[in-house]
Amino acid sequence: MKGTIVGQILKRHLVEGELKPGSEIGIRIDQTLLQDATGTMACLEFEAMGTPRVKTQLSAIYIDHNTLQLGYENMDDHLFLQSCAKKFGIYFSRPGNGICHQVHLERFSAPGKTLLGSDSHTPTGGGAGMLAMGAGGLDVACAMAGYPFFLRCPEVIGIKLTGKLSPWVSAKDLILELLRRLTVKGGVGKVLEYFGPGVETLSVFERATVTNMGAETGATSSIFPSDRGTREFLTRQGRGKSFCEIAPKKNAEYGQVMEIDLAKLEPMVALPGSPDRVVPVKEAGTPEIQQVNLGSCTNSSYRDLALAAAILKGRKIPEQTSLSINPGSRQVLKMLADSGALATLIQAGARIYEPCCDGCIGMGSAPATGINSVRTYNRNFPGRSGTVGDKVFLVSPETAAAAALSGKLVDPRKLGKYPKIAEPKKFWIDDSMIVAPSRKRGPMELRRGPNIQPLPKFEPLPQKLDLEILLKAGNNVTTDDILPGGSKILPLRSNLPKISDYVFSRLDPKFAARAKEKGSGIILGGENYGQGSSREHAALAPRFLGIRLVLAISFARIHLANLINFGIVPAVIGAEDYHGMEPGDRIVFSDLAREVADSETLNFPNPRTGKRVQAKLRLTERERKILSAGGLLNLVKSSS
Ligand code: MIC
Ligand code: SF4
Repeated sequence: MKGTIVGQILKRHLVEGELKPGSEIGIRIDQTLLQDATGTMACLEFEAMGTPRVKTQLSAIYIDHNTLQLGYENMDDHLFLQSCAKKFGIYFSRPGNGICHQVHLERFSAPGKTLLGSDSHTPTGGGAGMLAMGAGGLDVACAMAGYPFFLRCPEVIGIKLTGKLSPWVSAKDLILELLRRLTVKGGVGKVLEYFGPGVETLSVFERATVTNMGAETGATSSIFPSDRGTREFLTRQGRGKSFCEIAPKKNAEYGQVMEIDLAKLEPMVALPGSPDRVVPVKEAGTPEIQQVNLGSCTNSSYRDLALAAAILKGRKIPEQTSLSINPGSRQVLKMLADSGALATLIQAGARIYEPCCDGCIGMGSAPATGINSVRTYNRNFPGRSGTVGDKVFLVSPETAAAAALSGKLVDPRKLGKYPKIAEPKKFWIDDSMIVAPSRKRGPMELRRGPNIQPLPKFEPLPQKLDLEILLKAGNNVTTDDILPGGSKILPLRSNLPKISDYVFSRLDPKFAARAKEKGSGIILGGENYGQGSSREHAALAPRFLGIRLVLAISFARIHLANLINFGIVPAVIGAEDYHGMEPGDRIVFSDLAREVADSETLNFPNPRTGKRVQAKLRLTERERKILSAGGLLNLVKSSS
């Protein structure tokens, strides 16, 4: 990775380990980001560590996910987070100010810095040359307390961009094409670093669309160089001082190089079910579309929404189609209003939502039964929209606007002349909705409404455990499968006893009751277990229900770290062993604590055949200590 941008940033931030792909490194984190759905737990964890104020250069909390206030829970959480921000020295972005990734990019991004966020789309910051990564809340809380962030040193994949995007093709089509090539697990253990002459043809917001959705490949992060375009972007944000140039060195050593000619790209679509089911729009037929959602942290910059407005100008959306807009930030919304684009969207019949995550995580905008929904979002895992059996297509703003106009999924190139959208010369800047950290120190009460429940205490790993396999999950199981989002479940993120009732509720509604009855258990997983979001609740809540072990063919990066952080042992099995075990099988471990402390494998007989299974423990020394202690928080508390 010598000479790559990633290599340069990692070298400057390295605290422990060696920059060798695959080996564990500890790096200094400059900035952190929390959002409301993962932030409450992270703040409780930070509080438990006993550090009075954050030790980062900058930490921010955003209210953007849990914005529908159907009961007291979400606002309870907002107020708790606001009091945490005050007490711990954190910037607080108030509800209505926008989606964490968009606002962070606009107001705080800084090339060359490291950013750790309790949200899997934190790599959005890579659009401005940051090394930005998603992690579980506890890892972010540790970074806030000044501890290094530990990760496996990634391999750096160079993506050489040449050419220039054609009319009606945009950055979303580039990342969809990459997903087609890499699939949802092709990026695991890697950072995607963009370089080449095509880079300068993309604005920072376009680059951010690409780095944002790079998360869907499973990559640790994605990053662009910081160049003239980055300087211009920062200057227009009134933050020219944050600029520094970062480019790969001439002889940069990439683990692998992929080349993409932007001029050859065409409008693409991810078909329902998974972000990697990508085909060109022209090959997807022309299904009827009854819902179009424009927005989310992937595609809700000024350009994206003003472009949709320009396409819809003077026209009306058909009566059977609903169009909703969730702008990325208050900055975007105000600039849309100033330019007249907002009025155009309203005239066309769009429904305007506040700048927030909205339908992307099923916090509103759930589609009707059986209809097709076209969205500019980044994920279309089954049921994520809030509707069981949903059919969500992921596309660019161009294709979404074309669908809104025609009520069908059509190639936007059929629309004729491509409107030209110029970014405003100066972005509208008003940080009054970001409460700066208070200078006041000393005792301050945290505001704990009834939705804020205390953290549970977990015991160290016992020597002997008799465990039953409680569920067999397939390949590419997402954290949305393990613990769904949506307007009913998301408000319970700071209430572990309640949210635990929904573990695996989509795959097996009786799972939680069964786990409670048995008191402990094992999950059997296929490939890429736990892909998707960073929500640590997908490890914490199963642990709360007594899950002590996950046997899977392979794991997604963030979820793997979350399992370890909460004392669930992750062990890797072969496909044959996976197929050879079933729910209901019992496994007795007589030497578990010792094996986890110092063995390369967990050894046990297959309960059906008696054949010995050797489940690999691919763990570092640090991870073994965490597991033995019953979780990272126990370890941190015992060492401070
Ligand atoms: C998502 O897009 O799945 C989320 C909701 O933003 C999650 C975070 C969460 O579950 O709170 C993510 O991407 O990490
Ligand atoms: Fe919010 Fe969706 Fe982005 Fe997650 S992917 S941060 S839910 S807009």
